[in-house]
Amino acid sequence: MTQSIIIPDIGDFESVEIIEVLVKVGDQINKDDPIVTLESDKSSVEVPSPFSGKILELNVKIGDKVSKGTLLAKLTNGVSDVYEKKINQKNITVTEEKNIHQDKVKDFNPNKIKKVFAQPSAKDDIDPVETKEWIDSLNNVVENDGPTRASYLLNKIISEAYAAGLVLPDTKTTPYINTIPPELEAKSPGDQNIEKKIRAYIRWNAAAMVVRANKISSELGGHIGTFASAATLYDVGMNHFWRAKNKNFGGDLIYFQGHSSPGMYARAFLEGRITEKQLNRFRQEIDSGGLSSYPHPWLMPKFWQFPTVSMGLGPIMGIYQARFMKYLINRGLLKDEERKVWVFLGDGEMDEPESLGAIGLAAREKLDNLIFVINCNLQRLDGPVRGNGKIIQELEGSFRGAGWNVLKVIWGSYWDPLIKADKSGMLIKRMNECVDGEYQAMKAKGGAYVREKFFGKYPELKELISSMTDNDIWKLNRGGHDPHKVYAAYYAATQNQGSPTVIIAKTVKGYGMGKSGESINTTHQQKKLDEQDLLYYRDRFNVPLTDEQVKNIEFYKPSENSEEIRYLKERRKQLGGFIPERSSFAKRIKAPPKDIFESFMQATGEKEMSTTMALVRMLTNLLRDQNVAPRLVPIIPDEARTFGMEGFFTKIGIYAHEGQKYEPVDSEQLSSYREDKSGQVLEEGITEAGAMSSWIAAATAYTNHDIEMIPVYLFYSMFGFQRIGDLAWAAGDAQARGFLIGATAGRTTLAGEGLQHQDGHSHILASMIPNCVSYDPTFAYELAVIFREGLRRMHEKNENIFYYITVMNENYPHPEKPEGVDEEILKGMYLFKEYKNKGKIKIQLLGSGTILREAIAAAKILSEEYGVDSDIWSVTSFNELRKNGMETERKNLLNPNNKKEKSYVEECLEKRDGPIIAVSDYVRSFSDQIRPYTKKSFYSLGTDGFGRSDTRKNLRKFFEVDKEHIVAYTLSALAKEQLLGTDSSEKALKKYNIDKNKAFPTKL
Ligand SMILES: Cc1ncc(C[n+]2csc(CCOP(=O)(O)OP(=O)(O)O)c2C)c(N)n1
Ligand SMILES: [Mg+2]
Repeated sequence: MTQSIIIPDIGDFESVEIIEVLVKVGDQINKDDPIVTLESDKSSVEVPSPFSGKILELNVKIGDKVSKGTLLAKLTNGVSDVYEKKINQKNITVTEEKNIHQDKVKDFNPNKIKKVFAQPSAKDDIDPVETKEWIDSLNNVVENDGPTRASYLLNKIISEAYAAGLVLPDTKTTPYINTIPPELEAKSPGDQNIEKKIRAYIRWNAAAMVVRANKISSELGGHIGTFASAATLYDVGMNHFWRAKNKNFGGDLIYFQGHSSPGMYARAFLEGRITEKQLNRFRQEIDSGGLSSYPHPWLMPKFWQFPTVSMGLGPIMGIYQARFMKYLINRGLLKDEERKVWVFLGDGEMDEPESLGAIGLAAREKLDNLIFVINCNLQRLDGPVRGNGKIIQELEGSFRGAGWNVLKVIWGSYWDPLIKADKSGMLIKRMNECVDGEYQAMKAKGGAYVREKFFGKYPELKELISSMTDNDIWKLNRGGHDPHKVYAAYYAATQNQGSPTVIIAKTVKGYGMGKSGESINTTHQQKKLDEQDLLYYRDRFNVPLTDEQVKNIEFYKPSENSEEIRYLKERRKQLGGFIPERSSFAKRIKAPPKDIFESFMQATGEKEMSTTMALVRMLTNLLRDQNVAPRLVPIIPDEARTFGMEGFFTKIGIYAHEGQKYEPVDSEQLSSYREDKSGQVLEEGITEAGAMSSWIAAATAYTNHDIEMIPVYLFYSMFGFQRIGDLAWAAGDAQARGFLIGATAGRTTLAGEGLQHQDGHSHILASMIPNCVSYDPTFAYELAVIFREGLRRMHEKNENIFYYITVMNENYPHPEKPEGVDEEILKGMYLFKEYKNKGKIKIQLLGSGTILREAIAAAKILSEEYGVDSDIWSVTSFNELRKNGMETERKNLLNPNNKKEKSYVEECLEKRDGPIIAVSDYVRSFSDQIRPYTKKSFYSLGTDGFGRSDTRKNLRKFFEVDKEHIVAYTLSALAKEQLLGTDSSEKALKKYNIDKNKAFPTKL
């Protein structure tokens, strides 16, 4: 038999090009073998054969443009039998297995089984009569003695079974029905008719906004399907639960799911907070007045509070936000007003490790101020979240296991009578067994399909719906689209005490979009609706627009006097104002007086100290300043001892919401492990992502709680930006203010820890965040000047920047601060020392961090042994120098007629002689950043390559940043510049045993 292979539905595309033909006439192919590859402007995709057989005819070639229905090839079905046979064989095996299994069940004799430890509960009913007796007994108890007694008896029985080692009951999940039974649902006081209309307008305007933007340019993008699935979840919150910040109340904090932003704009439009002009500027943010693609406080600082669009960051930040709220309350810094943190998430998003990674902490810390709402539309971007399983059940298991209050909102009210009427138990059985891939298809394919595929499986269920039309069946709604069910769940969540709550709501992706995008795999990407789609959408939600208005994709807003607008505004008024809205009424913190830092300006003499130690001392001093002390939030994952901070344990205590229930093993010691309900240190445990989330919560407390805090998070510098870079980026967006301290920094300075620990690039990563100011100081006085200025700029002057400072664990003596260098330290470099003795040849020696000390030592050798004088510059921030250089260069290029301005680097170096040698404990690109702003020859030495464990001395030799290499390379550079003969460098290379044949360290 001859069969034709045609191009199937390829979505939005017309006339796409064939870029590969993967078969030729005569080829024997199997079903699903690719025939051709198509390429559109966005992607390429293979077209598989729907049949097995031999290619008879090939009807296309490379370069042809094809569309849905184009004939690709013809084949005969010669070999397909083999394929079919394989399939049949598989089926036979399955059937046989099933028989064996059933036989086993038949043969099963319970008397033969004595005790078997921890047997999983059986799924098959081998004695239905007995089962019924048990269930009847249970129902009797419920009826006569109430649910509490029934619960008690069940628990008793389970304990008994455990004790006997008999069963492992499957308590991870509950049946696939709503957690709250209809009779226990709290009833919404709202006017459902008006709310329904408001919701329809918001849905319409959200979709219209995206479609209009894409008319301007399809480059702009946007999402319709996500908000379409979540509209009810947001609306019920907005109308009844979420209290805004105002002068009487701190406000609930809502983390909106990033790509549902169109819905928030659409609501704000009805509220009169966003104009039609702004709606027309969705995702056009370059000129002011546009609406940001997703929640970005940086771009809409008066609107968005929380950046959430990078999946997984919302949940972890939300958890630590809720915890930080409790921290502030327990420390007496914030009034307990029973505010809540609500976090909206996608079911696909739950796959991110960050999404589930901190749920244990939330339960442990009894965060009953936290409510997660997971919108389970069963789809992510490409397809089903768990086609073969059930995401709702899986999540229930994880959250129940962690100790959360789990509320499943699966079925809407139309299902209630059916569930009640089903006495056979078959309905819940069918609900339990059906997988998400099937549930998804059912919402794409209509009532008749549901009748056949869902109810059709069992006669009892067919009978149950026999009087219902296909349309009635289609109306059987999902919980997340039913305002009554959602209200009941939200109400229960807000009443819950002692644990966080997760509401797992089942919805339909692209709800209401019909054929253009309801519950189909391409829904997520759908951002264009044609006229028919729009008319359908209008009709589906009864939006009062004429056909003409729909064709023009007009927005709909009823008059200010309409009952809808009055209702919507009244609801928000009752709830204290609008959401989201970002503001800050925090008081500034006066920077501490200079004398707090005075001791660091003096030389330490013989005494050696690391910059980490200096920092810890500085913090200790700051704890004596009455303005700063209460606001300091020291955050450490689990390295306080590494950084010498254990003294803080006793001094200010470790925050523990339950205080300390035990006498610590080291209670006798000075630095005993003291946990305290009002403890100040956040000792997070080994979670950099958690620690960073705490830091963000503290660093944005000025807007979320109207209290300026000073978070100082110390971490292994290698496990900072590299580990939690995405959170650091979000912190920039959120306008976090605080200190990140990369401790034990420097690829050769950390020494013994090896490849994964030794950091030679965190500054490069920090430099990529526009509002992050970073420094790599060498001496305690530099650190003190930098830290004090950070306090002043961020917490007194309220600049929206945050600081990254590296500190090291190498001990050395610290000199006295030279006169008048404060400004220059802050700008990024200052002249530390000048050699002028011999005066002939000069070099500019630039160093940062601990390697500055190698440069200082090298300068001495160069001067004493080779007659080369150095100007030694301490570079506290190559990153800041770079920023200044870029800005100055740009200004000059934009103003070619004006007198050229000089970059700070140029100002420092232009009148100085000799080539530049720049050295650091970081990769060369760190110091190379300032190369364009010097007019001199520039040589950089750095630690490019993987670190490894050894002594500092050996490591510096290996990476060629020790004083010997600096001397040898400097002499060689001078020879290259023809300022010196080659003898000196050859002499030095020999003297220091520098192996010229050693490979470049990146290759080792
Ligand atoms: C970290 C990260 N990875 C990938 C994406 C791209 N992305 C945006 S939405 C999406 C699918 C989201 O699915 P789901 O969480 O189920 O949300 P839904 O739209 O279905 O509500 C993906 C992968 C992202 N935003 N963030
Ligand atoms: Mg989803």
